Amino acid sequence: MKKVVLTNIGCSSAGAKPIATSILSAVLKKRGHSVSLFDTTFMDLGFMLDGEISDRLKMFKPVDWKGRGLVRDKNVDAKEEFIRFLDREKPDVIAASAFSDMYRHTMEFLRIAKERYGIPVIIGGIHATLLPDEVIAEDCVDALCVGEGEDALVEYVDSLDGKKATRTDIKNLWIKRDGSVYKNSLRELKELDSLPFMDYSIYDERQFLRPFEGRILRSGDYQDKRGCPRRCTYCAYAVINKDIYPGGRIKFYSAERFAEEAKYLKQAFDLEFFKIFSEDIFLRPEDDLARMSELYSKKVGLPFTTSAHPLSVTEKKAGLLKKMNCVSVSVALECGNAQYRENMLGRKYTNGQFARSIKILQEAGIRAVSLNMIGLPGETRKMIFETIEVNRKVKPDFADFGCFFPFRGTPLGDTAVRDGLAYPGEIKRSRSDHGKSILHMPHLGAEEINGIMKMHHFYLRYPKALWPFFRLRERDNFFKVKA
Ligand code: B12
Ligand code: SF4
Repeated sequence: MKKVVLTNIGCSSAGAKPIATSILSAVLKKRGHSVSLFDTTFMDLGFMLDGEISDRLKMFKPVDWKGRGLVRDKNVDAKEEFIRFLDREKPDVIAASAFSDMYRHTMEFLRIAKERYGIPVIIGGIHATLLPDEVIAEDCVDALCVGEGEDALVEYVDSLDGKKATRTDIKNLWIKRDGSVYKNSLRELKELDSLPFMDYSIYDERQFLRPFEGRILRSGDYQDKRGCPRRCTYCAYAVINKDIYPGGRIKFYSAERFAEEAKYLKQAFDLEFFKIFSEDIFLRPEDDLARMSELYSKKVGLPFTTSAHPLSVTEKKAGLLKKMNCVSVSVALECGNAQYRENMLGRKYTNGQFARSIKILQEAGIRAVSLNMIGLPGETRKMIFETIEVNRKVKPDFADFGCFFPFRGTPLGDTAVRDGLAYPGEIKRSRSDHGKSILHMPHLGAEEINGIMKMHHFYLRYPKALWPFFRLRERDNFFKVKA
């Protein structure tokens, strides 16, 4: 038995139990290893939590974050806490998981672990998958995972002998030994039904609390499948489906398994809500969705939110989702200019098709949310207002707006850098933030994008006669978004 420390360092989402971490914990425990989690979500790493940003932008109904402890504790020194944690846990290995936003913070902690204790460090997640050359070059990293990690991590942990891995041939891993890096090939995609149920027992109680429509609910983070067949240029799947899993990374949980695990999680963790992180819940064929709907409504029945692609929404499928007690579906418009959307974002559908998807959901009695990005590379002020215009016309129940962030390794992120609109050093230092653009576009400055972002609710809701007044307010600081 080895002692494994998993990490969730630098995450800005309170009330979120990362799915990868929950699954990796379960597979390690099934193999007989012991697991604990170091999570900085409620410590202060110098950036705002998503809830703080959305409150400042007045995006959602206000919730009592503070009353439920869902705030950063400024009295805790995160690094000292980490050292105390390692002294207490004495792990054999640290297995870190990071999105790009979390990566810089995660590295600061991993360096401490390596320098002070010489603990073996393995890292996985989307950043290591997209930029492995950069990650493996870090002195504190002994191994990294490209793509799926369940079997690879178990084999790595099994192979540890003291502070060294005895194997260099583990599929999906890049492993450093004596100055060389062993870059192993990928294994087949995992059959998801073969995985153990997710392990939520490693999380702080606060990670169960998620806001929805002004209430805070005890919520589970769940999935119906893994992957997406599309390749939108700003998304990790543009790379995953081309360079990493060229056949496309997509696997479904069976309807039976989906309902069984949800039932278990509901009972074991006393849940009252699920957030189903599905890239597109309607990718499942209709007869299979019907089976999933029937089993979930019988065995689980908890309300949930999820997402869908505009082209997948049909009356029949929306009806099946409603039967399951789905309360909200997010559908991405992203940009109201259809030509830009197709040519630059790789998303081909008309504004009419988007409108239809929202209408179908609303007619099925499901809250429909539209997702939008502004400040896209080459986008003009006029185009941003096309996005606002489409939302005004289509009238989703809520329009979620955020500033585009140029993630390195994605086609659109790399285009922004190539065209001189984003600086690599600045991207590395920054975090994606709904309210702040980091692009440097000569025709549309970040200040102007941030100003529109600040006022977008007013543009969405109020008569156009008031727009000149809103434009003046774009520039003042009456609720300025601070770093
Ligand atoms: C769920 C999800 C979230 C959830 C996560 C919480 C939760 N409860 O799970 C929430 C809502 C919090 C979230 C937030 C954000 N997300 Co998000 N999210 C996702 C999504 C849809 C699924 C991730 C997931 O769970 N996948 C399933 C798991 C099982 O797969 P996995 O994470 O890849 O993990 C596997 C391997 O990577 C590996 N692995 C992972 N960790 C480790 C560790 C070790 C040691 C090993 C060996 C292996 C390993 O093994 C795992 C199992 O096979 C992805 C899409 C995607 N492509 O993954 C986007 C995605 C990760 N998110 C993205 C973004 C941009 C964000 C936000 C920045 C959005 C925003 N602007 O607010 C925030 C960032 C929050 C933060 N970290 O501070 C981007 C990240 C891009 C990047 N380069 O980082 C993605 C890739 C989508 C995209 N547009 O491209 N997100
Ligand atoms: S549909 Fe969503 S998950 Fe799929 S490639 Fe596009 S942005 Fe990524």
